[in-house]
Amino acid sequence: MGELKVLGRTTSSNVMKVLWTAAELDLPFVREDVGGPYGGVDTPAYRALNPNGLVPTLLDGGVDGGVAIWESNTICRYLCNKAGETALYPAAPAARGLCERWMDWQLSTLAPHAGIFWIMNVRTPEAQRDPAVLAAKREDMAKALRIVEAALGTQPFLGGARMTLADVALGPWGHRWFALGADQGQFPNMAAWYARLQTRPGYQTHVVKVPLS
Ligand SMILES: N[C@@H](CCC(=O)N[C@@H](CS)C(=O)NCC(=O)O)C(=O)O
Repeated sequence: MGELKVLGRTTSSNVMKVLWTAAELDLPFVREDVGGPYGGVDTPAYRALNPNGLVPTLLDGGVDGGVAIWESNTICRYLCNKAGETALYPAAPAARGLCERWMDWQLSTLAPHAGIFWIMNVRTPEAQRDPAVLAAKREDMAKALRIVEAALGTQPFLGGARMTLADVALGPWGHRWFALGADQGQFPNMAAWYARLQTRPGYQTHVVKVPLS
């Protein structure tokens, strides 16, 4: 196996998913800070690897003769495919579908709300935060996360009985939701799931212990 290199700052929720997946799979990797305050996403060299100018990008086998993969959830699947059989990405069609629907849901339904929620609460200087807008964006987020809350009422993890990439895709947002003051009493199933995820060393290292920024 060639060297795996993750390009992306550790504070990105999408980079977190990739680093946590690699940790779950015991796949060694190196990482370079790119994006956010580190910049580097607009250079011709980076755009040649990832035309979106976003992080993460995964390089497998080095830039020369290797492959560059972007889209965080695709990178997570790629890592599982490289690792071989793993419960994180079940092979059986039904189990895989139950896992992957959440991965697509996270990108298509949650991410637009989550991005705005994050910018308003963390990136916007406090003096410029409008309480009415903050409340509206929090409610958009809550409305989406009530779907997660309901699903977790009947099973410990989003894909079923075991942790899968579905939980990896949503896990960074579970942490951020509670870290930004959501009432665990109003999301009890999510709170129990969040506690379950916190038993995973990779979640602790790559999600919980990373500063909110
Ligand atoms: N759908 C993409 C979204 C990637 C994305 O939006 N990345 C953000 C960080 S979470 C980014 O690159 N922002 C610009 C930057 O960090 O410079 C994925 O899942 O990889």
